[in-house]
Amino acid sequence: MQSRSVMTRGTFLAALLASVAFAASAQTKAPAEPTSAKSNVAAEAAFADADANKDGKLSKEEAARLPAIGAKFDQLDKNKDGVLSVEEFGAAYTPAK
Ligand SMILES: [Ca+2]
Ligand SMILES: [Ca+2]
Repeated sequence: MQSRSVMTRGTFLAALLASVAFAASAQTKAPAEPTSAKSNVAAEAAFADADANKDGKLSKEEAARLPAIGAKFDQLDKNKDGVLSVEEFGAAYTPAK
């Protein structure tokens, strides 16, 4: 039966596409997806570059070297210890495109 086999194949393809689309959307929400890993590396590199005295923290003076970060320093310093950790920095840092 020609028409029936075409219909079955169409249904199968639709289901396959739906599951592919679902997998793709699930992947973009996963924390370990490649894009975010890449931007973390960029943020860490920028952090290390700005961390003039290499103590693993960004003081207000060091952060001022990056205007986008320095302008929001107090807001970014979530734990109010007066310095930015790499995590606090990474939350605000967006790599230049
Ligand atoms: Ca420092
Ligand atoms: Ca802090």
